[in-house]
Amino acid sequence: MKISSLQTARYEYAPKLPGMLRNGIADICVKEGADTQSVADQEKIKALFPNTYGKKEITFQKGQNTSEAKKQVVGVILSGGQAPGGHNVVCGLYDALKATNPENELYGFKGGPSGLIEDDYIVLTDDYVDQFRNTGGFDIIGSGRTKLETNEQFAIAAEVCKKHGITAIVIIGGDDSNTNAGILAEYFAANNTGVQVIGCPKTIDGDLKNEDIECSFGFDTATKTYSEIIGNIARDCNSAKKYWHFIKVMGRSASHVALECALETQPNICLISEEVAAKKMSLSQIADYIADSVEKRAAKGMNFGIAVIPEGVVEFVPEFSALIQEINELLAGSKADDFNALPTWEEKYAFIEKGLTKESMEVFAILPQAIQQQLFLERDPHGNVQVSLIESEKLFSALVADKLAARKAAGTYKGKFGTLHHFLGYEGRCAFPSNFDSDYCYSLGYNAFMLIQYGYTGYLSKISNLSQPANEWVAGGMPITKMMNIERRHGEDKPVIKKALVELDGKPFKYFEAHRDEWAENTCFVYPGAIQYYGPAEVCDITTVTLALEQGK
Ligand code: FBP
Repeated sequence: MKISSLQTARYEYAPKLPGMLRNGIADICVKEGADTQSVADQEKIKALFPNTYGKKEITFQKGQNTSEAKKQVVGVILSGGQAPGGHNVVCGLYDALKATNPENELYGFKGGPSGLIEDDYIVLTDDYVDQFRNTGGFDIIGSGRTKLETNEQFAIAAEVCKKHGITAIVIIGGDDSNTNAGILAEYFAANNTGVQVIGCPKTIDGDLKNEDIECSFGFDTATKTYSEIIGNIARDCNSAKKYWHFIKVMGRSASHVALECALETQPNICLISEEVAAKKMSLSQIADYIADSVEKRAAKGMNFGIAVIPEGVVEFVPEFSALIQEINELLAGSKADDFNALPTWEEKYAFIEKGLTKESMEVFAILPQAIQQQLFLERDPHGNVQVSLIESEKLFSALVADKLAARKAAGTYKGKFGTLHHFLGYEGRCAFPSNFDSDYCYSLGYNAFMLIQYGYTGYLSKISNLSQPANEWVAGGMPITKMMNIERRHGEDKPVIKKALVELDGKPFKYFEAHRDEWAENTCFVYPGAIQYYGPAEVCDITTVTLALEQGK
């Protein structure tokens, strides 16, 4: 018996391309725009990228295809964390490449950038690619976090490309991976390898965004998946009326994911890390802010609620990051062994008390013991505290419980505070891409091949006008150097694509700010439900609220 499922049905979905790419390969031509310059530090970036700096912005349009007819052998790499739609970038690239010339070949380098260095690849075929169309995940070729950044690696990459006759590499990744794509393009151009490099903007975090990239792919599906779950929890919460749910959502340092989920579900509380940093909020102030909502709702008989916590928030609390730095120092080198040798937590606590400044010890002392211990258990390979592993949803609920106990003792709070905790991250990274991400990603891949075909290198595949129907999307390319500035990284000045944090004067945050007081006190939950793949466009093709607000919709 053949089992039908969404999985098999999705193989048949035909992603929508921008109108200008719909006419068939023979009918796509290039329109060159103005020369570009980097967003900042122009002279420095120009000096670092003499071969790829200052190139023109381009768009595609309907017209006679004038690109050179030559056999293309393209390599594709998926870099970093999974994001829904990655498979469709590969499929779009594959389809455009084969439609241009059936002799063209697509090499998928396996396991991320290391696949290129280790010459570990698979040559993609129709049968193979068809199993991955419109599905989530990166398992088509795998992904990895190796960074391609040294000249030694670039030289090996050039050798691998030469060996297979590779004419272009497409790197699908976040800000770091696309920065490195730009550097690799420059290296290949400077060394006359003839290999082009094109980047594609990926990350669920939504922090690869600027005046040229309206959003990174995966953000739409991941936030819709988390919002569905948050909405479902909110409905349970509003039915049972007995728990406060503390829900941490992924997104690394930026709070775009948390903010979008808040805009979609209207929880009682959503912390925004960028605001915490701007206001220099302490843990105690954040706990009071949440406790105020709990108390006001309790006064109305509502001993339940939803609090959304962005993954990176604790890093933005000045006193907490100072504490982390001191702990890193305290355990540097062999001191970690001395600490680990202490048999009891009491002895360890005394060691900590002796080593921390008074200010940091005050912060440490108010943390729940489980979090205190986590700070000393979870270390990265350099011995540093792994801030992303701290269970901040539990941290904040414990701090709020302390505040409420004090308020109860003072007679101002008379409610009940039962808590449950959730962490939403991996649930959304490999979800079936929404129609938006299916279409956007397929277009990014298809467009990447057109950039290759027209001989561009050091460009990012750019699809814009995304809040409009796909037919009105604009396809083109932007030099990666245009997005770069110089930042201090590991003690050195480096050219990088700037990471986009939530802008506190941006429309999404302003909308949230205007409504959050009401959401904090009343029950205004919205239940977005599951992503819809089939049906009317008004439920199947909706963009994120963030994108709609940013584009004035
Ligand atoms: P990218 O920046 O590589 O797209 O990764 C996004 C992300 O999902 C973050 O939100 C999260 O902090 C991180 O990856 C988790 O990484 P890992 O997959 O290594 O656990």
